Amino acid sequence: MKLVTAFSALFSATGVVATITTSGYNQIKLYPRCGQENVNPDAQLSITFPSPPAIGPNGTIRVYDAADKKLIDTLNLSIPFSPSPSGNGSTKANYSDTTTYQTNIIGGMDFYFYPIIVRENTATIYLHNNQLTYGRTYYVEVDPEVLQLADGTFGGFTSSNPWTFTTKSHGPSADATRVVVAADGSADFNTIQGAIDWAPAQTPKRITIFIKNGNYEELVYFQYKSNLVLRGQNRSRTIVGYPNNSAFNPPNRQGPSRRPAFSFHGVSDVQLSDFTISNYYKGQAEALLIEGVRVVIDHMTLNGSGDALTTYGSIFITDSELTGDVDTVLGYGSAYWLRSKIVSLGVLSWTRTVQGIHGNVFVDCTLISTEGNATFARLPDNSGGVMPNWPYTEVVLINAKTDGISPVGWGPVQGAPFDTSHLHLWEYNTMDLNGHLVDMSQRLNVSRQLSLPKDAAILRKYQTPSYVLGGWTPVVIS
Ligand SMILES: *[C@@H]1O[C@H](CO)[C@@H](O)[C@H](O)[C@H]1NC(C)=O
Ligand SMILES: *[C@@H]1O[C@H](CO)[C@@H](O)[C@H](O)[C@H]1NC(C)=O
Ligand SMILES: *[C@@H]1O[C@H](CO)[C@@H](O)[C@H](O)[C@H]1NC(C)=O
Ligand SMILES: *[C@@H]1O[C@H](CO)[C@@H](O)[C@H](O)[C@H]1NC(C)=O
Ligand SMILES: *[C@@H]1O[C@H](CO)[C@@H](O)[C@H](O)[C@H]1NC(C)=O
Ligand SMILES: *[C@@H]1O[C@H](CO)[C@@H](O)[C@H](O)[C@H]1NC(C)=O
Ligand SMILES: *[C@@H]1O[C@H](CO)[C@@H](O)[C@H](O)[C@H]1NC(C)=O
Ligand SMILES: *[C@@H]1O[C@H](CO)[C@@H](O)[C@H](O)[C@H]1NC(C)=O
Ligand SMILES: CC(=O)N[C@H]1CO[C@H](CO)[C@@H](O)[C@@H]1O
Repeated sequence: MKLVTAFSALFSATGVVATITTSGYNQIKLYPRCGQENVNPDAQLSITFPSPPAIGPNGTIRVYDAADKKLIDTLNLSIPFSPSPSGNGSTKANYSDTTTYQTNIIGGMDFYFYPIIVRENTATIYLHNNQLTYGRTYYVEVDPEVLQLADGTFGGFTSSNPWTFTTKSHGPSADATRVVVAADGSADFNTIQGAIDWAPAQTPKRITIFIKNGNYEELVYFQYKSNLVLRGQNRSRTIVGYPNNSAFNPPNRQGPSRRPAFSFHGVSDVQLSDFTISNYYKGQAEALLIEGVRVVIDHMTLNGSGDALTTYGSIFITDSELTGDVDTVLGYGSAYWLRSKIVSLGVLSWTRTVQGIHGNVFVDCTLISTEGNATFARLPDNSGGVMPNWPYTEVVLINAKTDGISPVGWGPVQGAPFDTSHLHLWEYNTMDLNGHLVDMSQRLNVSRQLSLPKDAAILRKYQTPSYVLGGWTPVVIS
């Protein structure tokens, strides 16, 4: 009996198929199951093998509409994933590079992406976003070269034994105000991006996207949306992440930075609550990049590398925790931080406040450097003094608990000499983790220690979110 014949004959309703390998029969498990109905069109496909598969180097995955045999999507493994497929190459733009890389349009922007990610024994296949629709039956063909097993042969899925499934007849109703995402396919969407893409751009009604516990390995991006709440079921068990950085997605294309795991641009009134976002790569690798007005980050866990959180706009961050390596907050925006914790290997922030707005204000927060000698914020020489520094930088700490901070507290402030009189590197009542005041005697000369009663008016203002956030009084939606 030919291998492929045996293969197709062994499909079962449970989705477990047996495949013949050189070492005998092995079980593989498919999602969606072969013949499964009511599949969400945003589903990622997956194949679980008895042992970890290797990807490529070539072959294609093809998805056809069963009704008219039209080719709907192709993933071609011969196309390189990125100029730096492991995220360890150059982080600079290379405008002369005209190579075609694996590209997915996510939330309207072109990202390099992994068409397949293998975690343990499971290969997850990321079709190009928004190619499948409701109410269709699809069949998937997978060339045998696409996934290779150490201990045998994967026959693939061919036209004579395709992998088929049928999508739901329709999505959530257009006037729904709450939709649910579940990684296991049991709710309205399988992916966070699928739910966000569904949400109308400018909606007068608030839309809540509820994310059930699960692991969501996807690159999330959206722009020009408003009135959106993304809420996880349980902060530590709803995990969204992706391996991405400025080498994997370098700045060689127009438009915003593509290196974060999760980012949004031009948004308003967006709230993220109760989930974890991780960037699994080192380097310049944000967990989250925020560019928007009236953005609330509430009970979130953010875990990135360099520039783990980049901000633009007006942001209220409460009861959250951010972990990163260096310049953990790259802060262009006005951010009011309440009862939050930053754990950073090196310097906690590179704050780049422009004239006329406020910067990073931390009230009742905990700021830790694990290297043991970092500063709260630095303004290093950016490009040999050629680029202007950030003379209006504002970082204000009120009642901060700290650990691992160098006695100088701030800096270095470098670059071409500039007027430092507008810098607000201010702190009041900075303590160690036990609540004892820290020694301020060696603080950087351009920083300032606030004290009472002299600075009572300043302290009052900086404890008022609307003062820091351009008149916006943030409300956390529960
Ligand atoms: C696929 O890659 C293998 C291993 O490099 C090679 O032997 C084979 O010729 C390639 N096939 C095609 C169609 O490029
Ligand atoms: C896959 O990509 C390679 C490299 O760009 C190209 O030579 C080949 O024709 C493509 N295959 C298909 C089926 O599109
Ligand atoms: C990046 O990692 C890959 C795979 O480990 C390796 O082959 C390559 O040489 C590395 N590149 C750089 C620039 O370190
Ligand atoms: C830029 O890309 C071109 C074309 O792929 C390549 O030949 C060149 O080495 C790259 N330059 C750098 C600095 O990486
Ligand atoms: C969230 O999950 C953790 C880990 O399983 C558990 O300890 C915690 O009680 C859960 N929190 C809530 C609010 O259910
Ligand atoms: C952050 O991610 C790194 C690497 O993925 C991991 O080792 C670390 O435990 C994570 N930290 C937190 C606080 O989640
Ligand atoms: C901070 O500590 C690290 C690790 O011990 C060390 O490499 C670095 O030179 C120190 N930096 C300063 C400014 O002392
Ligand atoms: C701070 O100290 C540096 C030298 O350490 C000096 O160049 C600078 O003028 C001082 N700035 C102020 C505002 O005193
Ligand atoms: C720049 C950098 O740190 N790249 C790392 C990205 O992640 C891969 C896989 O984890 C590492 O191999 C790279 O060194």
